Amino acid sequence: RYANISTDIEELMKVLVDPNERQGYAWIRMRIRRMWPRFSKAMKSLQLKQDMNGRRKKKILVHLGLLSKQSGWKFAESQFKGGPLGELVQWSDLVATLFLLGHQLTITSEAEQLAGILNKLPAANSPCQSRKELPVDIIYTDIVGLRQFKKHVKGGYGKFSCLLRIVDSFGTEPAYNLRSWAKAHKILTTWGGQDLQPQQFFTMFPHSPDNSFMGFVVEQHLNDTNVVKIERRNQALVYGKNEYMWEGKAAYLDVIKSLVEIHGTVYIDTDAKNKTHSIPSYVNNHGLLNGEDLHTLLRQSKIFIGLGFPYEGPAPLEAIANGAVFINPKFNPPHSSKNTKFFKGKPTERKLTSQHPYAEQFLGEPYVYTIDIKNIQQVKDTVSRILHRNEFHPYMPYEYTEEGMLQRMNAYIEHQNFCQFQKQPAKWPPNSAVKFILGEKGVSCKDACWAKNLICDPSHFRDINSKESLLESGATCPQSKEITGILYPSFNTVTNECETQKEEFLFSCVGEHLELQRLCPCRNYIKGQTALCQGCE
Ligand code: U2F
Repeated sequence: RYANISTDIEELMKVLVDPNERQGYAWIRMRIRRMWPRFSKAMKSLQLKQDMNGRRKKKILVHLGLLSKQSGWKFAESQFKGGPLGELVQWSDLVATLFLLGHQLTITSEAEQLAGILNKLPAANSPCQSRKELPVDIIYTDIVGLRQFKKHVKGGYGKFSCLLRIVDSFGTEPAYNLRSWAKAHKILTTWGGQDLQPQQFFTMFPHSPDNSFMGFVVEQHLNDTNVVKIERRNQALVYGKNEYMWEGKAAYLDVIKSLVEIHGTVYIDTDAKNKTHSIPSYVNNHGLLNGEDLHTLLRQSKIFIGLGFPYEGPAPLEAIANGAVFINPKFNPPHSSKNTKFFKGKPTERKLTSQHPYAEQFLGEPYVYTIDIKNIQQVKDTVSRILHRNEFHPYMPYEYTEEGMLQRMNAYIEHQNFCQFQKQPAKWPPNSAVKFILGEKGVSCKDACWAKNLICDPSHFRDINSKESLLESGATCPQSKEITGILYPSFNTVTNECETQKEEFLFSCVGEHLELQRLCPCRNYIKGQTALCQGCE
């Protein structure tokens, strides 16, 4: 059976039914309804650009572990009370995308529902595991869901783990993913050690090429026909929906307040006994707003003020897409799992140089100003510069549009295959999109590729893991040896040896060493759709 584009939202709503009275899917349903007209339009537009025929209809299970009772996270309970919504944004957009692309969806969030489906998996040792026997072709879940999956597919986990795609906002680096390695190097955390292929982790931003970039859709209504044009006022909106995010920011806000009217959308818990008062009295607080009202407020504002937390959320991209300029707090030293509580235990060594590295590195001025918010003069100058502008141009990278997300997810579904027992599709990205580059000493493959305007692509490491490949790339080594570690294949400039990788799970785009020139698979990319190589749609 082939996948046919489906734009009937009521059909989707029938699949998106809460398993119990906790109303776990309420926010997701609201967002999908609000964005559906734009999503359907984008689907039709993509269909005109590329051939969407002949795709096999896949049975896809989406299991939202974060909403399960067992997670204990209360995501469901706090979705209208200032709780984290970034993750729900991503799940909403994933569900909408998979449905529009015409696949057969099952959505669950409780462990018992998952068990019911997974019980139908054939025994791990059954001789023939053709895809026809499987109750699902792909499973999207998160780390909580993964734990539930492991528990319920006793014995058979290893074989069917290849069906999994883990929604993992901040990413999992290879060194943290391989349990034995992480354990031996004392970096094993509760989130890491999953022993999946690194590309089975799907991140929120294209920050680690070892993982797959899933992203989300940035909501924008500027061109909607029913939207009335709103005048931009001398007004700034603060990014921080909880009071605690405002603590210690009074000096910074006071300077801004001397130049422009400040608004907020902070959730006020009227039941809380011990109220804190971190919000200055001059702030016009609207309380937590629904999507429509928040977007109206963004279109009225000239500036969106970052406070330093939350990290890497969707809201700054929404602000920029609505024409507001984002003030992005710089971090010096950068925040990482080494020095910041929030990142402790997260399976990545990534260092955030600001509250929103994507906005800093991929967007930049005039949409984003990354500044030291303790430097009062710099804050003052930046705000004045922005306020003196005559025009405020919105910006939206293609990869964050509805069409961009549909195109990217479709490419992954059609081309990625992590299962040995399934028919292997053609190599993807194809060799024609890939170049092998011997980096400079002390430079990671992520950076070595980027310096040549290319992106590291871990799926091609295997092809260059040999002395011959290193020699071809310009290394001069009489000897070679095999090493287990994230830095190989490499040329050792001290010993003049070619060092190849022993453990394929450790192929890694990140990681550098002063003495090593790493050999890197680098691919080209579509401008505005970094996850895909040219012609790889
Ligand atoms: C991020 O999660 P957050 O939920 O803190 O991310 P935000 O950028 O604040 O926004 C999420 C959505 O909430 C919406 C807004 C965004 O789409 O339009 N919203 C709203 O509807 N009404 C309001 O008054 C204010 C916002 C990140 F996404 C997560 O991955 C991280 O775990 C978290 C912590 O770093 O930050």
